[in-house]
Amino acid sequence: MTQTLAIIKPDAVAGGKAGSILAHVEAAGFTVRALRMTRLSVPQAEAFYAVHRGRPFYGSLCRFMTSGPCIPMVLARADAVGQLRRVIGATDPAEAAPGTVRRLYAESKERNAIHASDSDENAEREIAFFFSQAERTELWE
Ligand code: FUP
Repeated sequence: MTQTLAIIKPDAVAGGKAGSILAHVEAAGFTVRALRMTRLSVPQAEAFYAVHRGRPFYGSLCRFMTSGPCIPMVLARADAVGQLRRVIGATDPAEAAPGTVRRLYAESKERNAIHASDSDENAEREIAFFFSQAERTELWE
């Protein structure tokens, strides 16, 4: 078992897609290890996406991510990072494979329904960003 960090983004929460997306990832073999609903502050969104600072879409992305509640969660399964990236599909839903979460539920390249960590190192950092050590360790066996 390995872990990754997913966020059901504000577009999907506002659009009533959160339950369908959670069911989709569970059906793909993931176990939910931690989950909450929160609304990111601007500094939180800017810190989470700091790797994209300076890109033309950075400001708009941070505004979108603070526009309403989102649902960060820790998901576990074998090869969690790679498998969740496969399940969510390409960044732009127009390029995402049929049956992927973004193809099914995303509105656009920015409003793309779900985030997933892109490496084990980033998963560790992103899990720690949202969930305290106590919240995490109480779930570990
Ligand atoms: P992904 O790993 O698929 O989430 O995509 P990236 O890390 O490349 O981008 C992070 C987020 O920035 C995407 F989810 C959406 C947003 N983005 C844009 O809005 N426009 C772009 O051209 C690229 C990314």
